[in-house]
Amino acid sequence: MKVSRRDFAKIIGTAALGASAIPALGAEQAENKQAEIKQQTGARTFPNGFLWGSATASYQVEGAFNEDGRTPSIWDTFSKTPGKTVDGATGDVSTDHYHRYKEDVQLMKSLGVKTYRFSISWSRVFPDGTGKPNPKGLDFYNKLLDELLKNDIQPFATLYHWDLPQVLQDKYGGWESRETSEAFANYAGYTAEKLSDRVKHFFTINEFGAFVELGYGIGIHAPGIKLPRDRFLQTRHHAVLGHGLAVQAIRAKAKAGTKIGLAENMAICCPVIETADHIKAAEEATRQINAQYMTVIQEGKYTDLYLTNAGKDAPKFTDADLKAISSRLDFVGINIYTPTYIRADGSKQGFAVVPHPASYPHMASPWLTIGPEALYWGPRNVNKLWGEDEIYITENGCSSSDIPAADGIVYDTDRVMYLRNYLSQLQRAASDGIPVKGYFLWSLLDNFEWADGYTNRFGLHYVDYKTQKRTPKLSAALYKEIIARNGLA
Ligand code: PNW
Repeated sequence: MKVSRRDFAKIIGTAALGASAIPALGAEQAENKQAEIKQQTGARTFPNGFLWGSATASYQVEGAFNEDGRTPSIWDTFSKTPGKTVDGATGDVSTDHYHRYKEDVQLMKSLGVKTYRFSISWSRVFPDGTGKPNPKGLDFYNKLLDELLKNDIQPFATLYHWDLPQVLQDKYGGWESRETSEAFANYAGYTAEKLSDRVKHFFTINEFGAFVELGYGIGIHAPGIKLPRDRFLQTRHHAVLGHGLAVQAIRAKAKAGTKIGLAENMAICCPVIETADHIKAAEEATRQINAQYMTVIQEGKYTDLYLTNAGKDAPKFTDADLKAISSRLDFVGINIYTPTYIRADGSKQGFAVVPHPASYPHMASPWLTIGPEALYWGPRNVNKLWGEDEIYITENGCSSSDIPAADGIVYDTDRVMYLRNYLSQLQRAASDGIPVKGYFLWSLLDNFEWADGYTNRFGLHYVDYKTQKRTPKLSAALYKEIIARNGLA
């Protein structure tokens, strides 16, 4: 809320007195007065209509790996390869969301979320990757959508959350080839055409920065390969190309007014301390460190620094590729977990990354270093650099050891601490006028955490994998409260 300088003086003047200094008012009136002050300063609330949500992804929750015509994805193959996931975990059953989606929609309803971000399994819809669609595959999503809408929950659909049909990996080397980019656009256009009567927001791809780097660069995610550098940089290019071609295909096939975006885990460059020179350096670092994905999508070219560093391994591309890659987006989603600290320095590029010291705190997953201000600087820099005016935090959340207490409840005070701190920085962004429109907490429930299998839990609901029982954790109660207030306490 905008407050004039005079209002501000008045508010500050009153607030400085504190409740006890308003003796003329009864306790209840004093409380009301304070609530009014908070409302006026917008101190802890989010804009009206802020979209609170939660998120999941197909391979992580669905199970039903061989039902209704679904064929294997690269994650089925990878997880069934000995030694690739902790305890040999697979997504064959996972949380069995495919059969329990109605119950899961009720979990959302009870939280009070307004929206749900889920992903669609490509190999349910096109068992051969391309060619003939499988109507039974879409049926599941049709039923899920109807159930969500019946419960007043807006669906946000991701078209690719890492589960590439295995057949495309076998035929083309997956994202190493342009054929996969084209097949993706075809699947995206078809699916959007079928679902855009109910889905108003589509994400093309989730986290280039994870599936390309981890899957084709270091090989710890599916398809588990380590490409030589030139082929790896070409794979990055085919992934952003797939995104761009999909934007065009969705725009051509979906109902008018359908919004298209992406969900990227770009490096969130935060000024190491908030001084003008470090802030400026963090802006430039945002462009350079994210050059291979977000920057080329936003700016329609690879930065000079990226191409220079790539040298003879630089990707091969055409102007038409760049044009497709930078197709206009209606919104941008950012997955934010951790900060990358940046300082200004005297180098030619003007910035340096400040590595975390060994003592830097993290959540249960060692990579999940804590930096609440990432939820401020992430959307702030995306808006400042590229003028994006509809920004969603498409993932944020954390892992915790999550052991049920004697009463059966998980008192995940670490997750509560994490969310409270991160969300207060998101509130800071909103009250600075940065156009953040919604927030999707990762995740609705514990699920298959990729190579970590079931050992790392990210859910607001505890899942007992033996019985499939879901139990809200303490953090679910916190989130429910935040949603109900549209703000923090
Ligand atoms: C995201 N990192 O993955 C994914 O989109 C989710 O599917 C996943 O479950 C969630 O975050 C929690 O891990 C990431 O190493 C995986 O920085 C790894 C990293 C970041 C995000």
